[in-house]
Amino acid sequence: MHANANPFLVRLDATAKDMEELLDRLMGPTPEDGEMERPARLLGAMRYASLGGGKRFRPFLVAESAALFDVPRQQALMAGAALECVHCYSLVHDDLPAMDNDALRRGQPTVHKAYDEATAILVGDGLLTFAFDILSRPQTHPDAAVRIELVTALARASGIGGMVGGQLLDLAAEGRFMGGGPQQHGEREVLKLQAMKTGALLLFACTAGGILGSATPQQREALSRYGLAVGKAFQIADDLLDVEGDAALVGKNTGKDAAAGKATMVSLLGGAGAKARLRQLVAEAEEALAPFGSAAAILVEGARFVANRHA
Ligand code: GRG
Repeated sequence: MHANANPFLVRLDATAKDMEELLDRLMGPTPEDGEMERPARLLGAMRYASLGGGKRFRPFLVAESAALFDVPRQQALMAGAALECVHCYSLVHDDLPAMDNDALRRGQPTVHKAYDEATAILVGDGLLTFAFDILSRPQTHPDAAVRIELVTALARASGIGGMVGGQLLDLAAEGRFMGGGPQQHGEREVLKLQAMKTGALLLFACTAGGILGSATPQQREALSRYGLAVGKAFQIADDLLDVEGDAALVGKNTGKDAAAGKATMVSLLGGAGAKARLRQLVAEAEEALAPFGSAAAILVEGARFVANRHA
């Protein structure tokens, strides 16, 4: 990433560097209390899946939403690291032959290609479990009640009623479970599926700062509205990249939605319609943050970044 002089990119880059260092430290070879050993192959593959790539946009959202409440940065980074572990696990499992069957991720061979399928499944299991290990540590927050709130929120965003549920709905939409072709989804179904599959983790990223900072109900509501808009924008931008993106730049194969005959916001609204929706979502995100004034300017930039991203 070229941070150059753009203040938003400078901050995104700073979080990416901090995240790299923290994940590197957390995933060291020395077992923690209660662990017997960290097998080198598993640890190596978990590091391959989570270090040295990715925009780290979710940890950035955690760090910047937490900064609104003067939460110590190290606490926000711990919560961001937990979230990044869940995100990386989801990418590893999504790339498996039984799911999307992808050979390329972040411009590198996917984990099951670089290692093997069994290792890739265990990498996902290991990263998901590790996320909750990280959240449960006092370095994430000294108050156990806050840590439990984070654990509950991340579990719900990730699991049956969040990302995993959304992935199931996505596979069903492709017609995987009943033979025949793809389901003819309309906007309502596509929005729900995407809110679960992609939006839930981004929403968690935005609300985690409020949990860490013991925000008021109104402040939490504002962050949720922002997070919902960012989640929707992120997925529409992803769908646009699949249609218009350059695979080399995106770091993964493109054109897959159309090949699968899958309904997306781009297939439903058309390219121009999807771009108009993106502009509307950026305006919604900005409006949601109005109560925080100029302190939230970087998060407004974050919404613009999501809508305009090319990778
Ligand atoms: C396998 C349980 C399970 C879930 C998979 C997230 C997901 C659900 C699948 C990934 C498929 C996909 C491309 C979804 C679109 C949005 C998305 C998560 C894109 C990748 O996120 P970025 O752009 O990636 O933040 P980096 O590499 O920057 O971290």
